Amino acid sequence: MTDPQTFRIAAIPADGVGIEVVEAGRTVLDALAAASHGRFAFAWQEFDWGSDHYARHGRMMPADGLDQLKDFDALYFGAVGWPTVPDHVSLWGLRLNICQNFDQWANVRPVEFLPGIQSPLRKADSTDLGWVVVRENSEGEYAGLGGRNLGARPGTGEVAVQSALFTEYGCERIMRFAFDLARTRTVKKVSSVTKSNAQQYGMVLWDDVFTRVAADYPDVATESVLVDAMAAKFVLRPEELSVVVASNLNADILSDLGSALAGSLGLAASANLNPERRFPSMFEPVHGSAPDIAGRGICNPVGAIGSAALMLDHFGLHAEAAAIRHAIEATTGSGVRTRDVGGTAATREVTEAIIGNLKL
Ligand code: GGG
Repeated sequence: MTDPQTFRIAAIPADGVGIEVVEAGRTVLDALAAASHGRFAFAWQEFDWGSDHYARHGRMMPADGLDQLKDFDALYFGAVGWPTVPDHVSLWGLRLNICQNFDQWANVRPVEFLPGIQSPLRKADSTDLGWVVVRENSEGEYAGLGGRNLGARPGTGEVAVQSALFTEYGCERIMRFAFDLARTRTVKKVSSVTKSNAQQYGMVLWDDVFTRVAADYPDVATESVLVDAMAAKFVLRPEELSVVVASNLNADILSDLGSALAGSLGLAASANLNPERRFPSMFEPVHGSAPDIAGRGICNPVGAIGSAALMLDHFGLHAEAAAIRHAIEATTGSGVRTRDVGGTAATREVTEAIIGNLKL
């Protein structure tokens, strides 16, 4: 037998339910590796970074943290955010620090409607729904440009400037990514989202680049939709969606709406990709740390386990990724569900059912 192909993965559970769902995802991946008859293996290294680390060291991750991560094949992330640390400190100190410095510029967030999960959309009962939100993950409203000043000026209070950055380079690469993805789907369509009627500089540049890039993909249908109209479309005409490409903030909001429409934020998977593979990509559930239910063993592991499937796709293990997806569907379809989606099962029970449903 040849040596197994070993994927080195950095696990960063971070905060709250992130700890529980990363453990669940690791268990599923290890079960797959054990069943691979020595074809592949995962070598894990866990990093205890996050809000507890902040309490002990005054930072979310060590100063050389990126250096410690840079040679891994992938990063498997949980969730960031805890009441003891200001949200902007925890987010920029960990998740955004990694995404931006590893140029993980494409955040892929599929919206999947699973069997046995009730959607608040009546249409979901009779219509096949499913789309992918492609989030520009490196600039836009998350560019981190701006500042606060003039706090000492008498009478008027402080001022703050928060600038969004749109570059032709950044817009073009995420749009080409979205079009290439659309070409792999049954419905070849890209919907571009902006607020370019009100934001007449950056978002009009986005629109212009979209028109130019679209010309290179004549086989892919397009539409440009304002973000408010797209929010309504998610609810009223979701069957018209296939790939939705949007700026950092707009896509974050829309993908949360999409997950909620699919039944729960706990279901949604995501991949933060550096498509050039100069840096490791990072896979994480869309949901945050959920302090209200953290540590109780009741959170939904499906988003994290689905993110593990996206990681396997990234490694080229497509059959194994599909096996995880089918196992998730078999599990929700058979009624083994956590309470956020109307069930009574614990995190561990759902995880074990998914492992039991793996067919290789
Ligand atoms: N697993 C995703 C996560 O931890 N999200 C925390 C959060 O607050 N994210 C906001 C954002 O990245 O825009």
